[in-house]
Amino acid sequence: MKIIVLGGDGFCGWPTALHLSALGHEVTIVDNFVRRRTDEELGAGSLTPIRPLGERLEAWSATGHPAIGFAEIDVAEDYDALEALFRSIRPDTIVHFAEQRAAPYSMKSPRHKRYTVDNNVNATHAVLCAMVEACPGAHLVHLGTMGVYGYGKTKGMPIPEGYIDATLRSGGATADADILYPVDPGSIYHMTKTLDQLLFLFYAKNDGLAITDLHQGIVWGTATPQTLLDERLVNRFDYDGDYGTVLNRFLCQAAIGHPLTVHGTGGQTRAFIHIRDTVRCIEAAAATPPEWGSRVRIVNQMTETHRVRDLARLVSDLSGVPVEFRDNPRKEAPENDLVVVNDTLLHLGLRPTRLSDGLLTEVVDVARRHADRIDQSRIVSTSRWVRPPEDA
Ligand code: NAD
Ligand code: USQ
Repeated sequence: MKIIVLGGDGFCGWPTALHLSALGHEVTIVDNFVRRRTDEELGAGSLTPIRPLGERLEAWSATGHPAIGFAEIDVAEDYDALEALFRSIRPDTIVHFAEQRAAPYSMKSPRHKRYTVDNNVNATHAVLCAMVEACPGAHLVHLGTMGVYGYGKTKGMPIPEGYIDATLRSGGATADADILYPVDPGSIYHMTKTLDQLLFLFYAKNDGLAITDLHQGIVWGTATPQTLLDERLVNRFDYDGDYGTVLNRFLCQAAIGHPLTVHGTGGQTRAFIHIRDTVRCIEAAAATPPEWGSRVRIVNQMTETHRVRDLARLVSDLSGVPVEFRDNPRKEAPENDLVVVNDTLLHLGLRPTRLSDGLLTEVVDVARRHADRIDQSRIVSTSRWVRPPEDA
């Protein structure tokens, strides 16, 4: 297949591009390197020394795999270049990672909120618009988030894959409907993913585009078999208070003896997936496009759920580093249950990589190797969901 990976220089996009290329697909990466510029803005780069993309691509060719193509395009801003690329490549599949993906970054200031909405909504809309014009038969595989469902009280009811049977009541009449699961985003970032869902619904209905929306949980781990082939292929690893995600942050904190930063009671339950399973899920989704003209296929891309304080306890027991319960900078339920249906990926053959001591230790080892690159002042999350009254 000819596959374009939008956002292919990022944490999920880079190992996915390598995985798809290793399977024999003809891969082209599109990126505008905004994430590398954000590293400079935040003064906290990847824990691992990621190489410039040109060097990464040379190293990949040197392993004997087919060359991966590259186009530097801002997907949100440079529509003409995007459409021209789609026309010239005529992709079978477009994998879309090219969005601002950190919830704390999206809540930092009015500028960050507006950037996140502008970038994410425009990028997704530009992709859909360009597909209609240039490659209407292609399959879009989008990386969405479990956070579109929210973390309210579901009383143990499993979260279905995107849609729910509902009975609508109005004016004394009732109607049965199969509707998108009601959204309940917990940050500006998560809200952009709920807006993406509406764009997909419209373009699937109106233009018949084939779309898979993968509602992914929190990704942990950093390496895949391909990124381990050469040190120049190393994947990025975010540890800072904006982009670092919870389990990778705890493992990095364990590596340097920093108390594990649990927000609030740590009663938040979230869905998780290892980066090795992320790339396999995308392989499986790309291999099984939905029927042209069918509704958007929504897949819950997660393998297990955990409570934040349980993860902290696990990492603490492994490392001897203490757990620290901090004031929660976010506005989120202090405790929630989470039961998730993930049947589609299991039916497609995914054998989940479960949390294990060995895999946890592997991440701690990576963090120890690069500990001199950690700026301890960037660890604590300072982005607040609600400004304290004295700042208003
Ligand atoms: P990342 O920030 O590491 O990578 C995103 C890449 O997209 C970066 O290389 C960035 O430069 C690029 N990009 C952003 N805006 C762009 C634009 N307008 N034009 C061109 N390139 C652009 O993020 P990630 O962790 O790899 O996440 C990728 C996707 O997966 C995101 O959409 C995210 O919402 C989703 N996701 C990530 C996680 C996770 O835990 N990392 C979990 C669930 C879903
Ligand atoms: N948390 C801590 N301590 C920390 C960091 C986080 O207790 O040091 C808590 C947070 O308060 C939150 C939970 O851990 O309750 C998860 O936070 P996170 O930063 O790991 O995850 P989140 O902000 O939800 O975002 C990440 C990715 C995002 C993706 C999402 C999947 O950055 O791109 O969409 O995970 S999901 O959470 O399933 O929606």
